[in-house]
Amino acid sequence: MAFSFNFFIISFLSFLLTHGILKLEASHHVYPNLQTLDESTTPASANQPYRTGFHFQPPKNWMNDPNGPLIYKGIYHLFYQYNPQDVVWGHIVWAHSTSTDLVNWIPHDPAIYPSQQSDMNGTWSGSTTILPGGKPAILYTGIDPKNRQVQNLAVPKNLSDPYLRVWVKTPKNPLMAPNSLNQINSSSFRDPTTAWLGPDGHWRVIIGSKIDRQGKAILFKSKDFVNWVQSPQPLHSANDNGMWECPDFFPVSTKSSYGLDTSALGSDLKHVLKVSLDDTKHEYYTIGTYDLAKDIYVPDQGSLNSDSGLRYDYGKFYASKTFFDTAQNRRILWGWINESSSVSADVKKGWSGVQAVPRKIWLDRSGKQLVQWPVQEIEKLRANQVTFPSKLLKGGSVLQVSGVTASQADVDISFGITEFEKAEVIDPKWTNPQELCNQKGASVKGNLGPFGLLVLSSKGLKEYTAVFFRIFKANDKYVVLMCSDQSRSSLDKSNDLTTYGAFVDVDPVHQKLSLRSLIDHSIVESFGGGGKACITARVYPTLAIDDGAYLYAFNNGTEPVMMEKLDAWSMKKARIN
Ligand code: DQQ
Repeated sequence: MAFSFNFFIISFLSFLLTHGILKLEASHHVYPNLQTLDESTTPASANQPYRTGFHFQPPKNWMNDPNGPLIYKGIYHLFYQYNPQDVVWGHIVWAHSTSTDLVNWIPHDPAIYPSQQSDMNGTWSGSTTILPGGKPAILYTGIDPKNRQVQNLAVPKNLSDPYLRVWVKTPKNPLMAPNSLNQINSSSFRDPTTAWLGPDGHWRVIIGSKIDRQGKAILFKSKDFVNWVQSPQPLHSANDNGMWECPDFFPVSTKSSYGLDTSALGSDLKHVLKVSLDDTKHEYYTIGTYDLAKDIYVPDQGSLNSDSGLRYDYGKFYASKTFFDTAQNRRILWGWINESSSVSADVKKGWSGVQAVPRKIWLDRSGKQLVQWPVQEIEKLRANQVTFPSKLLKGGSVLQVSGVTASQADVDISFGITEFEKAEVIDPKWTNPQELCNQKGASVKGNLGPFGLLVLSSKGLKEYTAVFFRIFKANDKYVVLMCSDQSRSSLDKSNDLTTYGAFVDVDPVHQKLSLRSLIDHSIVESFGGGGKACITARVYPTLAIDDGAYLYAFNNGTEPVMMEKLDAWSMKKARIN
């Protein structure tokens, strides 16, 4: 019976897929027939090679955006968009988990779910703000009975509960809504940021929006956090972007890697505006100046207002959100990693969506980009360290790293290049790193590179995911390309095997070239150049599973490169939900 029912669902899904998929304004695909399944029909399957060991995920069903992360009374909170009934998007609530270390998490009941007129058709993304007296407040998007996107407020019922288990919505909701005067597009008005307090005593918040093809961060102000007035102009807007989802706006220090409170102002800081582009499912950020007098944000010259500019992550990473961790004075970034498998595969495994490992984020010394690094707490899961001293990797060599659980590992490798003469000359037309990685995958021999790691590899290399560098010569410098090549990651070609790429702003003449990859069954989360370029990939090996997974360092260039150091650890399983 169960078999025939599943078979029916899978066949019907294929039908939906081939006959066009309904698209809701929220940008997530909607499968109306699947919405009717009850919880008992979608158990997480027993055979789960792709479930992760130390990435955050619920036991089953669909998860998307991280919402309103915060720390309260020493407890870290993560809320997330969750479908309690299914493996596809729908019935969205704010699920809730807490942690004392950002590694192990315990689940709680959903914090926010449809219960008022102002959110009866949905409780979508939003953020937390800490109000005076340390009181948290959530602003989130509700979908009202007319399917308009409106902004609502919820506050904790009991401030003495560090787990903030119960949230109360104000009867005044919605606090911000489209109407005939404000010209806000009612299907493009969502995802309030953490609010910040100006020296005039007014709170400010931005909401993602668009008008025609122009992405917009609509600004609202309030003296009491309840009555909000729209500013005459947006904080920022950009042509030809489409809908801005999940904006994030925060200051970063120009002097240190410490984080700053979202309301911080002063001379030793810059501001960052990140937006998630509904059209491309990429995010980009700019670095610039917040002009308080005009209440506008002005990106620095050269900071591009498009996803060909700076991205937190050049792979799968969306709807991200940061928060200021007052316990350790750092800013932490959360981001959703969607699946790269088919919906029918997700139905079979009973879940969809993972969160990236929380990353510390700060401004690079150049002031021109951000840097990210997995929070140091994750290192307590490291076990069985394997270290290789420096070793010359001749062209064409593959070096096995044994002694670690290659399906659940943390690997840190660095390379030193001394001989640049043979570096290939970069074609000035090669401005798109992803396309370049596509043309020059791991199997394409170069001169200086490709060299890096083969992760989640099967014995005999029928399957592998290659994360690697290539070095090119430009007029007055060397250009470092970082690629995550998924083309051989699975024998199952129904998965999305897109290759990702990024340029890494390091000078390989004077600096070592480092690469750290967090490998977690179906995730390869890689940090190049000490966190200057990050690429996350979802992969679904069929052979390189559990004990069938191997790890290698490789050099497929003609020129030798010096592997300065390699450290690898098996990662213990975190207790998650
Ligand atoms: N997901 C939420 C929206 C947001 C989108 C709905 C981004 O609020 O715009 O689940 O992934």
